[in-house]
Amino acid sequence: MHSKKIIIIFFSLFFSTLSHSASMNMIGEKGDPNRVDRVVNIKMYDNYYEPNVVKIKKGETIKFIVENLGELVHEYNIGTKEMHVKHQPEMQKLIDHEIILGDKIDKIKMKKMSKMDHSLGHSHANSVMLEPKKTGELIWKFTKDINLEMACNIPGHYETGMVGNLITY
Ligand SMILES: [Cu+2]
Repeated sequence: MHSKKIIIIFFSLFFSTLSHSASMNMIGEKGDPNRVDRVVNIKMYDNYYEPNVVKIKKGETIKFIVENLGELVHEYNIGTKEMHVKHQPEMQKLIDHEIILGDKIDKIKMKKMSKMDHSLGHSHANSVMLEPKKTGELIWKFTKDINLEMACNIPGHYETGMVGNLITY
């Protein structure tokens, strides 16, 4: 059957991309605040983004002003689908250690515990995590023509629709 072949191709592609370590320069780089080409406003709700599609020209530096209008903690994270999949266990750890508590981020605990486990510090140039009613920003330079995703990797959020597309052309 034809479909069986397609499934095998799909899985081999899936695992070959997973095996490559998702390096940051694959998705671009941290943007220079003095060289912003455009500002894009993103609103976060429970559990979706508005807008959830942004078209970006290759080479553009975008300043995302991200506002959390939901009632839960959310993140705005730029990456490939594979990077988001890898990031999800890290977010689960923040829940397990009660650093993310529904609508709060325990920043004191986060700082303390990140000394023992670096990943608990959640400091990533490609992500901003916000409590409700907070606004943050993320400046990113899109150097590759690659389709990326904006996603929230707090357990359950991605699966229920907190994902959008960043189309670089
Ligand atoms: Cu979220």
